Amino acid sequence: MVTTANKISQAPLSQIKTDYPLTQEQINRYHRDGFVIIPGFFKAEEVEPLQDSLEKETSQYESREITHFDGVGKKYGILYWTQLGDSVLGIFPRLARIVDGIEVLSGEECYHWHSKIARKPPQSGRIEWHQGFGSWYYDGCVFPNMVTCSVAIGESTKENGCLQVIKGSHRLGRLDIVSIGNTVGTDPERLKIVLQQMEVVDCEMSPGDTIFFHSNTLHGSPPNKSDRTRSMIHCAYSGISNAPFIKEGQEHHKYSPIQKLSDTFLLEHQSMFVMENGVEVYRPNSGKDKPYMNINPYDQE
Ligand SMILES: O=C(O)CCC(=O)C(=O)O
Ligand SMILES: [Fe+2]
Repeated sequence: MVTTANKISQAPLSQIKTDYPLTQEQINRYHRDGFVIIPGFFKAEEVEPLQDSLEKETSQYESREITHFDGVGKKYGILYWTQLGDSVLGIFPRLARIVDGIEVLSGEECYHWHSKIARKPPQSGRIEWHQGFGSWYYDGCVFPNMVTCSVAIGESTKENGCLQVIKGSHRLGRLDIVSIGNTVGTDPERLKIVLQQMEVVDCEMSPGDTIFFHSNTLHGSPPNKSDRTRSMIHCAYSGISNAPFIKEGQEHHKYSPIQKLSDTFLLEHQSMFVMENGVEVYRPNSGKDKPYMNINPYDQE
C-alpha cells in the first residue's frame, strides 16, 4: 500500500512559514510572565477529531496511556510520544504555527522534545505543580531554553481541572522535584513559599485556545470535579544547542530536525485522518480502506 506517510514527509521543509506569527506584544508578555495565552490560535475543527476520540475514553486509547496517580491516589492519563510521523499526533507538533511561535520565543532553532496528551476523565486527579525543566534537567538538558505549546482539545474550566500557571515563576530558576504518587512534583517546602507570594492563573480555555510557556514556569492542574473529560495536547521543544549531554537512555531525545508543515495542513487533510474509537484510520474516499494506523505507532518513544 502506498501510504500518505511517504507523501507527507516529502513536503518542502524549512521554507514553510506560519501565517499567524506571534505579535511583539505576545512575545513581550511571554518574557514578562513566563507564558502567553492565545485564544482561538487553532480553530475548534482542528482539534475536533482528537476531542471525539478522547472523550469516548476507549480502551484502545487508554491502553497506550501511562496512568499516573496523584498524591491522594487519584488517576489521570498521559500519552507520550517523541517521534513525529504522519498520524494526527505526529502532524500536530510539526505545524508551522506552533514551531514558528516556539522558535521566536526561544530565540533559536528548536527541535521536538516530546509531546503528550493529558487526559483527565471525570473525577480524575490533580497534576501536581511542576516545571518542565524540573525533569528535563535530569534527562541531561543544561539550559532551560525549552518551550511548551499547549492546546485545549476540549473545554477546559476550573471545574474540570484546567491548566494553572504561576505568573513570573520562570524567573525562579529550576526548583527540585520530589516524588508524589507515581509521578513527580516541585519540592513542597519551596512551592509553599512561591504560592504565598506569586499569582496563580487559571487557564480556562475553549477548544483550540493555546498557551505557550517557559520550561521553568510552574504549572499543574487541580482535580476534575466535573462529569466531563478535560484534555490538552502539550508539545515541548528544545533549542538545538541544548540536546541532552547524557546519551544513554536519551536516544529518543537526540536532535532531529522538524519537518514543518503548513498551518492549514490539518484542516486540508482532516478527512484522511479520522479518529474512531481511539484508533486513527486513514480514509481517502473509498469504502475499502482498512484502518490505516494505530493512534501513533510511529510516534511512540
Ligand atoms: O494538562 C495538564 O493539566 C498539565 C500536564 C502537564 O503539565 C504535564 O503532563 O507535564
Ligand atoms: Fe508539565
